[in-house]
Formats: sequence, C-alpha cells, structure tokens
Amino acid sequence: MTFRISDDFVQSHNQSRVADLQSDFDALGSKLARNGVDIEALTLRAQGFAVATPSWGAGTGGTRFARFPGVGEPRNVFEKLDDCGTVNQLSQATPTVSLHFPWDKVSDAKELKQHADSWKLGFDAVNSNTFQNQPNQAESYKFGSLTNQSAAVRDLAVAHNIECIELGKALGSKALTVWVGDGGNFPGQLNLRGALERYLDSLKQIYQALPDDWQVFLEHKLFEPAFYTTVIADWGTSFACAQQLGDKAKCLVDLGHHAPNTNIEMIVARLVQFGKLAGFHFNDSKYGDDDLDSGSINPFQLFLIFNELVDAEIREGSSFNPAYMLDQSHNVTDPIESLMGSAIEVQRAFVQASLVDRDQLAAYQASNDVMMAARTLRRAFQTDVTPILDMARFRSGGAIDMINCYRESGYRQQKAEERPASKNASGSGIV
Ligand code: PSV
Ligand code: MN
Repeated sequence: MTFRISDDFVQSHNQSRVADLQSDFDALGSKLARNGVDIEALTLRAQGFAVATPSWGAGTGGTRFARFPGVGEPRNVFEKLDDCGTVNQLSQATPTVSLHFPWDKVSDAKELKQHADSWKLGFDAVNSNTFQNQPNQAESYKFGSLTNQSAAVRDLAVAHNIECIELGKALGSKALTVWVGDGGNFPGQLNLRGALERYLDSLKQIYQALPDDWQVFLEHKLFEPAFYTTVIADWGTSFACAQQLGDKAKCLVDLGHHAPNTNIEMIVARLVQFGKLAGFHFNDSKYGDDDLDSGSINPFQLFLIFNELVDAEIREGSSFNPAYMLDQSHNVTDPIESLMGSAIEVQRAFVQASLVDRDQLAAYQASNDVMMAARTLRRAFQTDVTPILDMARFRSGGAIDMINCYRESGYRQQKAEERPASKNASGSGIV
C-alpha cells in the first residue's frame, strides 16, 4: 500500500485554522450582503467548480535546455493518478484528469479505471501525441504527422488518434484533444494550403471514429516546434476546420498559444457566440508558451476570460459546459503545489467573475458610461474572495491551507522512498 494523506490529517490541520477562516468569511459576507450578494450562494458555486489536472503536469516538465527532476516523481500513470488524487483531495477542485497517450498507455484500462475510482477521480479529454516518434515507430513525424506529405505517415497518425479514442472510451472520457506540432521552419518548405488540406483529410477520418457522445477538440498554437508556419496556428484556422468537420468538433484555447498581447477574452467571446468553444488549457505566460502556473503573471486576463464565460453561462444556460483543464510545465516548483495553486487561481477568477454586477454593467454600457463600466468590472476583480475559496474547500473536505498541509503531511518525502528514479519513467511532456 502506498502512502496517502489521511482525511483525519487534513481535518486536524484545518482545526487550528477554521476559527480565523470563519471570521474572515463572516466579514466578507457582511460586505457582500451590502451589495446584495449572498456569500452562501457564491460558496456553493465555488464548490461546484472543477478543472482537470494534466497527467503530464505531475512530473517536472523541463525545457529544451534541461530537465531538473525533483525527488519522488511519478514514474507511471498510476503514480501520476496518485499525485492528481492528492491535488484533488486537498484542493477539492480537480476531480478529473486529462491523460496523454502513449505516455499514459496501459494494457489494462480496467485496472487504471479502478485506481482512478479509488481516488474518486474521473477522466476528462484524452490527448493524442504525434509530435514525438515512439520507439520503433515504422514512419517518422519529423516532417509532420496528420499533414505529412506521405500517406503512410498520415495513416499512422490517424490510427494513433483513433486508438486514443478507444483507450478513452474504456476510461469514460468523452473527448479527444488534438494538437499537432506540424508546420514548416522555412518559407517554401510547405505548400501552405496543401498542408491544411491534408490536415482536414486526416481529421475527417478521426472525426468519423468519434462515438455519438464524443467531441474532438482542435487545439491551435501560434508557433513551436515549427518556427515559420504552423498548420493550426490561430483560432481562425481552428474555427474554420471545426466548421468543416461538424458539430462534434470545437476549438480548444490554450492560454499560452497566442501572440503576446492577444486579446484572448475576445477570442473566447467569438467562439462562444458561434457555438465552437471546446474549452481551455489553462496556464500563464509572459513571453511565449511559457506554461507557467495559472494566474501567476496576468490574473486580470484570467478574470476577463471568466467574465466572458459567466456571461455565456447566463445567456446559454446549462448547455454551456466547456472543458476546463490545466496544461502547465512545472520546472522549478513541486508539481503538486503548482497544480493545487493553479486550480485555486482558476477557481478564483470564476468566483470573481461571478461577482460582477451584470445589470449595472449593462446599464453603464447602454449609457456609454465608460468609466463606471470599467470600474464595475474592476470592483469584482479587486474583491478578495479568498475566504470563499478557503471555505468552499473546507466544506468539501479539503485543506484550508493546502500547501502547508501538503508539506506537513510528508507526502513528497514518502514518495521519494517509494519511487526511486526509474529509467523507464513515462513522459512528463516538454510542453
Ligand atoms: C502543446 O504545447 C501543448 O499545449 C498541447 O496541449 C500538448 O498536448 C501539451 O502541450 C503537452 O505537450
Ligand atoms: Mn495545451
């Protein structure tokens, strides 16, 4: 039996903190009540919030220069689930995991499902990987996968995606996320239109293999690994492809996959308006696809994205249900701490956006009162909703002070003993 933090430990850790939390919660409750906001309703809403953890984020990511693994890193998907289960146990905000194949491929899906059940974890979208060759692979993805000039390579990449759907079906996933690194490094390398035509041909075959209740999420990315042109570089191309493919195809927004200063909340609004928003890979960035912890660089942008999402929820009702997933690379922090912290920062943006007085905002917009409209948004963003987040976690059985609880539990030290470094460790992506 491997070490798990006991729920008793979490509750005893909470004991010394709950009185302070209650008084901060009451103070915020009175303040919000003056503006007609019910803190209890907001806390329930926070408790219902969920974002998936990426299995590949449980290990140290690294860059193309080096990887500096920490101690006790997970060596296989079962151990990754243990870490993701721990993240959910303490944060109570990450009840599902997004798997990546073949990194997470197992021969016995039932065994994996049972392991996930023991943590009360479900599975979100599964991800395919045609950006790396697998050992002994018959064909190479060096010059592209789904868009390769060679039909044999494209067939291999299509077959892998279909296999991902099969693996996902056995685990209870309902979506496949497809990101390809295909593109060119030099002008002239690719016929730009031809590459996209081949992409669509390949995607049509994958689309055909989707079960009725599945979706395919098309993930775009501006550049990298192709440095001159990427086949699915932007949301416009992603949107056009999703339109061509059909209702089950939608566009996934990874926050790190845009040019600097791109107005991502506007992309979100557009995709929502046209029914093509699949969901998110949350992370933060300063320069490129940095894959930093969510909310660590630009929390206002995250809030503005959630402002659009809350608006969409009001307009569209319960049918509006985008997939929320983290996609980060933890290079210098303990991945469990980063994942817990990020989940709560995304939840924070959700709660802050829920605080926006939408009637007031609409009235200021209608009367062109720009200053007051902007202040209405900022007032919600500037409200410190920490007591709501902490209380939501506490009431759901999580830890009020997640990171200290985790550190004091000795989880990582236990794992360092249980998990001596292995040469066969399965991938934690360089993302
Ligand atoms: C690519 O940069 C990406 O964002 C895709 O989602 C991949 O599946 C993931 O990172 C892991 O490499
Ligand atoms: Mn991503």
